[in-house]
Amino acid sequence: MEPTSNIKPLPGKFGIEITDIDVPNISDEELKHLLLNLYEHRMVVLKTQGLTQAELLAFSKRVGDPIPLSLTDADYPEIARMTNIDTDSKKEKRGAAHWHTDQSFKKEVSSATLLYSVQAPNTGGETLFCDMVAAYEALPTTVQEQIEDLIVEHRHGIAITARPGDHTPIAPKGWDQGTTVYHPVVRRHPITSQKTLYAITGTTQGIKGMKQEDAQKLLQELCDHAFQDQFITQHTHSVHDLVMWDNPTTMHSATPIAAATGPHDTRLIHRISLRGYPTIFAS
Ligand SMILES: O=C(O)CCC(=O)C(=O)O
Ligand SMILES: [Fe+2]
Repeated sequence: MEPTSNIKPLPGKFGIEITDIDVPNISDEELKHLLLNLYEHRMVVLKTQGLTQAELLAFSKRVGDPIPLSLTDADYPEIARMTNIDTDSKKEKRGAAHWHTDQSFKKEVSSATLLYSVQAPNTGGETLFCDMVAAYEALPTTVQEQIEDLIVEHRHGIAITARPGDHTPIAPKGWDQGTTVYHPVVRRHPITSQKTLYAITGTTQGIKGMKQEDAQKLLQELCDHAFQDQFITQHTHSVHDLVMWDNPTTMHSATPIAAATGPHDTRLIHRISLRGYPTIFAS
């Protein structure tokens, strides 16, 4: 990918930052460039001038199809409002503070997720990302061969690879917790064809044709390998940042944050998760 002057690597292990970008008026050409950078670098932070919910939604619809939420009474039912305003300690324990891949409990998985920071705390509230392509490539060849054709069973709920202290995933309203879907543990990215580990925890409940204890041991070993510092980066949200990540090739985890007491520790994020890819990539 050609570097341009408004793109620079983030200080962490991976991901890039893009400045001087007019998100609401981005051309098809610029969007394609941006998305190729997203698929190559897995995580992109756009330094925006501020985005209304309408602008965020319009932009996201050019990147994929927003996954509808159950909040049909809201003005923007595709936008989740994620915040620590008025949270109680019980709710706080049920967040996304565990390694996961968005929508891995569904057959049609998420392509990308976008978080737009409306209010950011002075400290805390970071999001952690793990580069699953780098983790895959660093596996010994024998392990790559061993896992090549394995199919993982995913169900919403606590994964067999959950770690002590992981927060319990929140089930979407009306979701049937008994539904099992199957995803290969090694996938190719739909656009770049790069091989990656996919959703090795979060919703993993077993491996097809494998004894439960063997499945748990193998997935656990993959987790211990992937969630090492060398593959992980941490993003600190700043107001007006739009963070986008590629779901097939990354996993992420929120960090727990206490209830807000004032502007200095308030976190408010507008979130849209997408499936599918824009037509600019149709061959
Ligand atoms: O709040 C965060 O840092 C990330 C939450 C999350 O997992 C998501 O938006 O998909
Ligand atoms: Fe998530």
